[in-house]
Amino acid sequence: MSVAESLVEGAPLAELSRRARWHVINTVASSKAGHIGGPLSAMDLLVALYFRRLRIDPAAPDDPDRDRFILSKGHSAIGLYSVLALRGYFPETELATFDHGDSRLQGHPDMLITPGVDSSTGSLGQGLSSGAGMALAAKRLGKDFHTWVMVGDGEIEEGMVWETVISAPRFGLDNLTLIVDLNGLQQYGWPAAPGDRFDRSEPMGHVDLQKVFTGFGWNVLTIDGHDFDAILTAYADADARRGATGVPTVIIAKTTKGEGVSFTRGTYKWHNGVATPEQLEIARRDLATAEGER
Ligand SMILES: Cc1ncc(C[n+]2csc(CCOP(=O)(O)OP(=O)(O)O)c2C)c(N)n1
Ligand SMILES: [Mg+2]
Repeated sequence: MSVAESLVEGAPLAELSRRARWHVINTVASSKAGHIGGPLSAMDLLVALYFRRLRIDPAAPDDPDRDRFILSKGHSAIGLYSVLALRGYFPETELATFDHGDSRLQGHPDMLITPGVDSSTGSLGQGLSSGAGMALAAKRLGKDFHTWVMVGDGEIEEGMVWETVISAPRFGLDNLTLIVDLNGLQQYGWPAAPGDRFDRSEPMGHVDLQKVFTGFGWNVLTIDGHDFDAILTAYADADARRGATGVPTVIIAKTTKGEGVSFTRGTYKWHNGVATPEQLEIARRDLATAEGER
């Protein structure tokens, strides 16, 4: 049994997250380019989805009946690749090729070359529309797979997102679930006040997202995106509504950008970046487990 296989059944989610977070910061350091804050904020949500909820088979990544997942915030690709590797889609050692010209693991997800990637993303704002198309296709074909999409909170400033927020309930897409990684930061953010150029405010801090989504006809769940019990409960709730309600679900997951590593946590400055050897040592200790240090 490979390491990845042994991790699937019953592995503690917290341990998987720590391992995947280490892959993120270590891989980006060795490739010398990549994103950190977004992959780390999304990690607990991704790990819970891939290890406890999605109906998928890493040995059959093109199964037409599989659940779909679209990482619309495609700059967080290394987070997705780390989870796909742990889940068994490709060897963990392949992560070392991240962002190399001839790698299957490009800086942004490419559905044509990477097993387990259901949609190519990176140009922010597009993934929810693709997901709605997949969910609609499932309805038309009489298939019961579930399509999940993750967006960033900066990303939802893109108008195209809202076209689908408006239309998905009209199409009765209860087989579509949107996860908003509400980490309160984007790449830079807006100045909080005129002249205050270095105070980076929340991308959607002035919007009551719960009210807005409810108003557009969505089932809204608001959770702590680092609390596995809350995440799993929300996922189960969203899954249970499939085929029964005609109403899509949005999970507004409050997260912290850069979660898990002391010096990347809560700052836009680690939206992307390359850790120095000294910083990697700190991250290694931050992400140490009962098994010992990474
Ligand atoms: C259409 C488009 N505009 C700009 C960018 C550059 N860009 C990449 S990530 C990012 C910030 C995204 O912030 P958010 O959605 O909050 O992501 P997270 O905080 O999860 O990293 C920007 C502006 C892009 N990839 N696509
Ligand atoms: Mg954000």
